Amino acid sequence: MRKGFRSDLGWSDVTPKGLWLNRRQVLAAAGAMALGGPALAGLTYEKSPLSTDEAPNTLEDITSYNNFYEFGFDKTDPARYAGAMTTDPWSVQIDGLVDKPGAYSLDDLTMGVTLEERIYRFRCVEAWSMVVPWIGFELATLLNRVGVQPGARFVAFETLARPEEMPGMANPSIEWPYREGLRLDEAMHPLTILATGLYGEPMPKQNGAPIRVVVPWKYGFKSIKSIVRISLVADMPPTTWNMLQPGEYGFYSNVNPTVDHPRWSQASERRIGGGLFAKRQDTLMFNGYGDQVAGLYAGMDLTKDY
Ligand SMILES: Nc1nc2c(c(=O)[nH]1)N[C@H]1C(S)=C(S)[C@@H](COP(=O)(O)O)O[C@H]1N2
Ligand SMILES: [Mo]
Repeated sequence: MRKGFRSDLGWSDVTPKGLWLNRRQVLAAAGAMALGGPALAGLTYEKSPLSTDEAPNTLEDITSYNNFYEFGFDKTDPARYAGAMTTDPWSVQIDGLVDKPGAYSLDDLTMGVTLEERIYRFRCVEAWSMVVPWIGFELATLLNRVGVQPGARFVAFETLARPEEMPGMANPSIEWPYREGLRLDEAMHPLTILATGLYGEPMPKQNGAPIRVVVPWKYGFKSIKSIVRISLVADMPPTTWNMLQPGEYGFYSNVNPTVDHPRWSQASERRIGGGLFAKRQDTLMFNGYGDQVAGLYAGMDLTKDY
């Protein structure tokens, strides 16, 4: 049963145009400056009923064991090197089959939007997992605001590619920029968010500051970080891991314990932070979000569309 799903209001239904406030003004008005930090440190947000009740990983786990290949291929590289990435100012180019294309600043993207905390299970294709208290808003809110045109069937995303700030980009085995994609209905699903923070703070750089995608029923690599471009397109877009190893990583990449990776089983996972002797746990179909998303794939053969 679907419980706690918010109704599908568009951006303009929620906030009349004339009332959009700059997020910094909202925070100042709410006395957030009293927190003592810069205006954006200390995000205001609501708790989402879409959260899991599992215990979140620690901030230390979430920010010290990362995949962000632009900064290197080791799990500790992002924490070590991502600090050099300039994230202010930031702008996201929105283009393709949209009514209102353009370069949107971070304030433009979050203006008038209610940020929510959503505690999601997050599972990497390498079979480790975490539970993360993301702060963000539905990607659908943004897509409705910019106006998706009828011919659009997929959404393509690109990450910042700035080699002078990203030492991992010296590695030519990936064709930069890192890119990802979703089918339009997946992108519009209420579980798919654009996250701008975690643990109530702006997004740490190693986790994809200032704005990244989070799709909780798919393997972690679909949740692309530090995005600078969102394109609405007619055809299935190329995606980084599929370009690297098409036989191992498909476009859909739904968490699926019954479809093994050609080189390892996908049936179980290791929760980070559980300690050296923690038992592996069974991986759940769609990472436990099956009630909400299984319908998106009705009639598809998930051994072929992996
Ligand atoms: N731009 C970019 N996004 C990326 C990656 C990357 O290397 N570059 N790695 C992906 C992979 S494989 C995973 S598991 C998650 C890790 O997210 P986290 O470090 O916040 O846990 O980010 C995904 N997004
Ligand atoms: Mo991953």
